[in-house]
Amino acid sequence: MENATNQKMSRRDFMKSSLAASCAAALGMNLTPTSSKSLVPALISAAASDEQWLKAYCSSCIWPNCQTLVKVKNDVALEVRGDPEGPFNKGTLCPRGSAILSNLYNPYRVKTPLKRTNPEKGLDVDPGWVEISWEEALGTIAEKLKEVRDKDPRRFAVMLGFSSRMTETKAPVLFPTAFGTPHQMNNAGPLCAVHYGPQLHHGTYVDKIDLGFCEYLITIGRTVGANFMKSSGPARALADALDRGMKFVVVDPRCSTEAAKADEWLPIRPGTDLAFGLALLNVILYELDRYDVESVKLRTNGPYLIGENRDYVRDPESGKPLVWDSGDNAAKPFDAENIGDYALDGTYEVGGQTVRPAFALLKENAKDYPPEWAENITTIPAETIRRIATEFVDAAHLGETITLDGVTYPYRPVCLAPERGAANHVDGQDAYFLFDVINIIMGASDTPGAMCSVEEGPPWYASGPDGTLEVTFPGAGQWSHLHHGTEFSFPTKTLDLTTFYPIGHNTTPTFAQAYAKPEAYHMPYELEALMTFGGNGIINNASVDEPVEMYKKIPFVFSISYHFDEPTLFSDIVLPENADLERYQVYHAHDIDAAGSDTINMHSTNYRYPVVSPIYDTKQAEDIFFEIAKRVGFLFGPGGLNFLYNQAYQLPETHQLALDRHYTYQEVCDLMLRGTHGDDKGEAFFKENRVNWTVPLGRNYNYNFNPTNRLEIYARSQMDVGRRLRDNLESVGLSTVPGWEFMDPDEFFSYYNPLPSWKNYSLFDTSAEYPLYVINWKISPRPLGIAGQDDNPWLREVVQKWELGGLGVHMNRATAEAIGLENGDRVIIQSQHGGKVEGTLFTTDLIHPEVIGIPGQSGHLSPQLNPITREGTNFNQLISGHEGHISPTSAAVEISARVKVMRA
Ligand SMILES: Nc1nc2c(c(=O)[nH]1)N[C@H]1C(S)=C(S)[C@@H](COP(=O)(O)OP(=O)(O)OC[C@H]3O[C@@H](n4cnc5c(=O)[nH]c(N)nc54)[C@H](O)[C@@H]3O)O[C@H]1N2
Ligand SMILES: Nc1nc2c(c(=O)[nH]1)N[C@H]1C(S)=C(S)[C@@H](COP(=O)(O)OP(=O)(O)OC[C@H]3O[C@@H](n4cnc5c(=O)[nH]c(N)nc54)[C@H](O)[C@@H]3O)O[C@H]1N2
Ligand code: SF4
Ligand SMILES: [Mo]
Repeated sequence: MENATNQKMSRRDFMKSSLAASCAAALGMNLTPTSSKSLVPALISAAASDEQWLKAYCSSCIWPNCQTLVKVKNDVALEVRGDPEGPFNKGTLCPRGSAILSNLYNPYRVKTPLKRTNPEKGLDVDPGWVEISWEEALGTIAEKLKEVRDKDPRRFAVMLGFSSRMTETKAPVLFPTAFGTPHQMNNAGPLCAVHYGPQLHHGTYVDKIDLGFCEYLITIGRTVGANFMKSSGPARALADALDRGMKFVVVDPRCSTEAAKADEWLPIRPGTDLAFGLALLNVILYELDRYDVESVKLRTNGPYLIGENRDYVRDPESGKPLVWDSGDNAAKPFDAENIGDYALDGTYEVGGQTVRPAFALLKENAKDYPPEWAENITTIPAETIRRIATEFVDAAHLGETITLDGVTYPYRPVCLAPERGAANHVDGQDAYFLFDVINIIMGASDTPGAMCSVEEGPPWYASGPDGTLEVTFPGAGQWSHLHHGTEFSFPTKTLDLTTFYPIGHNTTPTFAQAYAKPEAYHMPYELEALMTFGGNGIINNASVDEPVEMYKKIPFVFSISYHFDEPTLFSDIVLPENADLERYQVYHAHDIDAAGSDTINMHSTNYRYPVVSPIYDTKQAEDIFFEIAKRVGFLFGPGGLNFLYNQAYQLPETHQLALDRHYTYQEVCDLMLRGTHGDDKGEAFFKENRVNWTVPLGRNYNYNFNPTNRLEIYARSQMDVGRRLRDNLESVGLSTVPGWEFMDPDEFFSYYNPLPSWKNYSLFDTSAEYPLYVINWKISPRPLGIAGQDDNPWLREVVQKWELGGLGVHMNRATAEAIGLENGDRVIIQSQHGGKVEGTLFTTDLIHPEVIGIPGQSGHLSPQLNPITREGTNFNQLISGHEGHISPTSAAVEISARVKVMRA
């Protein structure tokens, strides 16, 4: 512990060394900001005449902001560096960015179209690949898809993931829509339940910490960038904030890179984040009684009167929710002009029923959760919880304001920031909601230094008829169901079960398990064809056996693959795509989950083109889509793929795709660039130049743009979703969601309650058989599998040399001693759900004593893949996508499980 928290080195030095130089050393490079600034131009001028540094950008993150220069000689890419002109990375690059060369020259790439000759499928089955021509591959696929489309287009599904470059290209999503199937399934969701809170409270799919102004940051199961070396900006912004004196508290079962540099690490028992939040709220409301009263009155639904049925009490004439005017002692519509004061407390009689303001109920709900209660559950001492709550409130500068660009905001530079580690639990949606509520009642939401929306105003959201936030931006449609729920359909319109999990955003593991028993889940039909592209539905989710069975059961599977991975192994036809450095791509870069003042208002158009010619017989993925769409008959005309492109990119009329022409993706990129930046700024311009722009700082703070908008601190919309679901289920003769018959429906629907309560669900089963909790986290060389990071030998080296504990199984030293295990022992970890994996023990003081930590996503399962992917331990086999271990409301998978550990 001493080493990790040793602060002799300044924090900024540490960040520099850990984020750039140390890893660069592993790659034999020097990548620190200063050196790259001075070295790169020097290298460029010294370059031999046939050696060029070409402009590109790195695409190894889901938000690929970093601009790069690639050294190319004789059509061979030799080196990648951060472009000193890149406004986000400022010349830096993380190891993933440099290691992209191993993506291009990876010997395990798929080099030509392939056809399987062995009809048997399995992780350890040789598919018997034979090489075929593009003509044969595309012809076979087109014939099959035509047949399915004529019969019933819903029987075709597309399975995507982040490696389909979802943030850069809309093609993979438009393709199934143009085909006519609702089945665009995304593998990213169930282990990534990070969207409900941001959608409800910021109107966007994720949120963003304003590190430029923040003075007190508490992360709860969230990384800010340093954990995975984001050279795109957040890691630097965190270092700057720490230098400036921002207090930083990390609530995490393990001491991460960030926790090691924080003011305080609070090791929490996994899955108990909600209990921690409830206790913070208890201290704030009962012991301190300090919060932003004006914000609660004017900016939340806290004053809304709640009736005996737990819903808003409404004005009989206008239907508007009522508040209690304590000046006049009368109930009035929330937006009445003559309100003397909004009551936040008390009990009133309105329309013959007893009613209370929502805020009074929020407070009452927190009463049962004092810090002493939470200490037992979270293992964080009650006094620590008290102190943290007090420091947080002190840092909130209640009553103060700040003026930026002539606009005055509440100055509440504090932020409670949850993410996956807190959100991916059975009650994780409630936990996210509650941490947001604490920010909101401090007046710290969409204001300087607080948690903000990722989209700039005006006006991303507006007040709906009830006065509360409604998303108004048309492009937000994909996420808007998180607020009001997916429309109910029965028999289900889609096979992915979202009708039963109306605020879930993807249900892949649950779907795979249901697919084995279609009748039990009322599936009206089965799939006949599946395309998989850049998502790993086999090993990235909970359990492995069920997805494997599903892949086997679907009669025709094809994939767009860049290298051999598990979904490729289960394909009948494989279409090879270009590697990163061989691709065209356009991306609008801006900071997403955290930003400092130097980048929060920065925008850039990132453009790249093949810096080397494709080495193998591969194609750009988008060109594959256009070609299949043309052959099957959905490229042209209204509703076709070209048409949807025009709509999705909102291209000006002058730069739209003609509805009867087959474009190359290169041409489409050129159209997009010229349509956005003007005819003189097409592909040729962007090969030589960058375009960056800033917006006024204030546009980040949506507080300013919606002065009458109220946020839900009483989750009325979630309650309403649950009630409608229950009614709809009853109307078709079901008492609960299929698969949950073992649970009393009242208990099931209590997860939709408007105020969170603590529940002892399966993770807290106290049986002695599985005494430990297992957790997982993203590791720097592989936050996701984008760009084949699992396959990349350079990144393997980085993990071995620089990641604490490498790919070992982390266990607290004292715990190991108590059960007679030692550092380096081979161990078996067995989960309460039956999964069993093996690994090498790494003992450390930097993890909670009840916790086993398995980093990253390693231990791939097939002997058919690059052998380095098999190193390490596969975490995902230990968790479960089954009912009881997923969120009843969102189907998000519980990312911890109870386990036992034995010597192998
Ligand atoms: N153990 C563990 N599991 C996790 C997570 C974790 O942190 N740890 N994170 C979860 C989260 S937050 C998310 S969002 C999901 C993401 O899960 P997915 O969306 O499935 O994403 P990825 O891991 O990026 O990529 C999946 C597949 O894409 C392939 N691939 C990589 N590059 C390319 C390419 O250029 N082209 C093509 N065609 N394929 C490519 C890889 O081989 C890999 O099989 O995973 C979840 N699962
Ligand atoms: N540069 C870059 N940025 C990315 C990505 C990328 O690929 N590259 N991926 C993006 C994606 S898809 C996502 S979802 C986000 C994820 O970003 P995060 O949610 O920040 O990432 P994780 O590392 O998965 O989890 C965060 C922490 O939760 C801790 N944890 C595990 N279990 C618990 C628990 O029960 N309680 C608490 N309190 N903590 C726990 C882990 O130890 C870990 O440190 O990152 C996004 N940002
Ligand atoms: S932070 Fe992300 S975009 Fe930047 S170099 Fe690293 S992987 Fe690439
Ligand atoms: Mo994610």
